[in-house]
Amino acid sequence: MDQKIVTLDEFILHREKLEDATGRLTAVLRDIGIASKIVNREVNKAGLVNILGTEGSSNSSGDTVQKLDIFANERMIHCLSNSGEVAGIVSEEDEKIIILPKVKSKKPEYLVVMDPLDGSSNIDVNVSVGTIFGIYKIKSKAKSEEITDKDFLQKGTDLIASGYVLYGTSTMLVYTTGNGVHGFTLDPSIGEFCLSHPDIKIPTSGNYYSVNQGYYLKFDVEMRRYIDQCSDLNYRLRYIGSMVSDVHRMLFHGGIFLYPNTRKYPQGKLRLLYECKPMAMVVEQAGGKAINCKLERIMDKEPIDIHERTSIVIGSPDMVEEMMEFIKKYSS
Ligand code: P6P
Repeated sequence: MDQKIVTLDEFILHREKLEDATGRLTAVLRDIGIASKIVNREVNKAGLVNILGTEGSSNSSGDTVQKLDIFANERMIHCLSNSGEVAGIVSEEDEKIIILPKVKSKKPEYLVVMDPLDGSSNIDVNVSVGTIFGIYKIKSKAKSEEITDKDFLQKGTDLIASGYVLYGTSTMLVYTTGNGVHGFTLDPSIGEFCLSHPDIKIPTSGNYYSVNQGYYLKFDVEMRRYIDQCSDLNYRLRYIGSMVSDVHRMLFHGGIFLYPNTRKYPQGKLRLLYECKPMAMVVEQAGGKAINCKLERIMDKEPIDIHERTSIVIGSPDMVEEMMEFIKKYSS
């Protein structure tokens, strides 16, 4: 007999009752689920319609903007405007914060940070990409005051929820509200995300490491020594240029993902607010660890600006702790 199908909506509503939630966060999570299904539809047929290729500009990260980046960004913003619960958004695709139009009789409580299409350079070569999102509450503000950048500069420990969508061999939405990590797989036959991986726990160790080996000579000595050890131990190098995909693999097979600082990116390349902190919340909730190369916990960091970059070492706890020992031992 078919196992009972639990859809994302049913699961969120059930958890809302358990957590005595108001239903307002539920509306935001459901809107993210809807946007993800729309993005998934376009990602899956990107080769058939004129949505491949570059749009000709570059985003706040300096990355060349792909047409699907713009599409995903617009869909996420549009869907997040529906509930009236979200006051504003920070997106990798927009230099400035996006203030959403007020919905009658609603007083928005939430802020969303997102990378609408992470790893978009993979699109044209049919390799997996993802969406990363994090949800904050607006801290005390007068009703009339409009939100500003400062409202987004919160620690990872202030995140109410975070997660990602992976557009891969199947499309999965993985999220946490601070009570464990749960994975949902999109069933195209019914157009619903269905619970497929409840209460995900990352293996304490693994034999995969994920780093752009091409920058090896530009890493600090402690990183090179650790990478050498991974190679000596015959660990398997997996790196596909999409943080969502590389981190998702670690949640199930264990491992470590490193994007250290380099000469080109002395602070690190990845974005603290809308890439690293949401992913760190998911990995920590699954039992993993996430630090920067100064040994600071990513979740404790309060950004100084909305597009701040950071180095990151994230993954199985035993492997991150070993990396910390290398940093202490070899870092100048
Ligand atoms: P590099 C994608 O652009 C991204 O932000 C992450 O998803 C990915 O892990 C990283 O950058 C890839 O960067 O410099 O190795 O191409």
